[in-house]
Amino acid sequence: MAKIEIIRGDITRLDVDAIVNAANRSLLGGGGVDGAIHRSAGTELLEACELLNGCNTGDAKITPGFKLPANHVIHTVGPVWNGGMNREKELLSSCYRQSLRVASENGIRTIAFPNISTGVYGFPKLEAASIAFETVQGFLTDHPEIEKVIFCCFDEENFGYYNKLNCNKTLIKLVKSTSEIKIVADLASTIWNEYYVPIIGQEQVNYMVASFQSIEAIEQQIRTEHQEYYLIYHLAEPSGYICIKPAGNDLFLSKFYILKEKRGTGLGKGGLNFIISRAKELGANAITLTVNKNNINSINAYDKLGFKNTGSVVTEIGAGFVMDDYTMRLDITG
Ligand code: AR6
Repeated sequence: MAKIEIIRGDITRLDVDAIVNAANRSLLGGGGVDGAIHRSAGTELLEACELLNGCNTGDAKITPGFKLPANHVIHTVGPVWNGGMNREKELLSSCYRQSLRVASENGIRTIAFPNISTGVYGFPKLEAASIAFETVQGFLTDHPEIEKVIFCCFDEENFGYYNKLNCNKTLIKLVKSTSEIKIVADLASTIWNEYYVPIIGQEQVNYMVASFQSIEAIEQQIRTEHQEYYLIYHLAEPSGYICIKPAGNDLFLSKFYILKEKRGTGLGKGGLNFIISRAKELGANAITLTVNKNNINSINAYDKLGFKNTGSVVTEIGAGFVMDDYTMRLDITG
């Protein structure tokens, strides 16, 4: 299940742990989505809001949902658009972040957002959608406790923008914490089983996963061998990973995998563009990799991306297993 969903509809009808209200600083109701939420929740919501002492722009406060299907309402105050020079973008991003923080602190797992500030407050819709997406995706990578975020679009225009962004949105993030390493290890086990069992057999896959992609092995590769691991997120879901290490003038691409179910989403291309730009940043002239001689799909895919077959290499990987690979190289000096 995707962690982020985009739907067209009325937020007051959603049966989620919390819906977010695009309120004003008084928190005492208004028009737009605010008016709709107060009407559906009943007068008790206003009474609860009266106790909150208002709310600053960019901040968020929580109440029960009363008569709403949602258990809670998180009230946030978006910025009024004033040309963009009054920290509007920063404040809008803060609305999404603070709402998610409040959600997380209150044990909320499913949450729906309206398109904050894009009605009465006049924030340009495409830019607002992009900020909403980026902020929510960023937050979710560090907060697995939030299970689902719904962007509930009321108008056609916003719905169109969110869907457009959705297709293009990939997040590639450097792996640092142990919890991120665990995500890589879990992904590796799934992906290696998907791709390698038909090529090298279950026994060798088990051995390789345990030896090279356990949490401890990845931790050592990062901390003592200075390899860089990156998680590729799609719709805030871990969907693939990359591992690179400098090797002389080249950058060695030791791992680049996308979950089978995420093929065709453009993640492969996005991942490669990222690898090329990181390689250039590190001053490399080429990207090199090894690929199993029987892994015809990958050989063809790299060939299409411009990699040239440069020879063969046999590597002893332990326990009597060997890898019989081609080496491939992509020149990036041009
Ligand atoms: N469900 C989901 N989205 C809705 C709904 C609904 N039932 N109704 C409207 N929207 P706005 P703002 C969308 O004006 O720009 C209030 O008076 C709407 O299409 O509600 O943040 C407050 O009290 C738009 O895309 O909020 C403040 O004074 C989005 O909700 C002020 O408006 C936000 O539009 C806040 O202005």
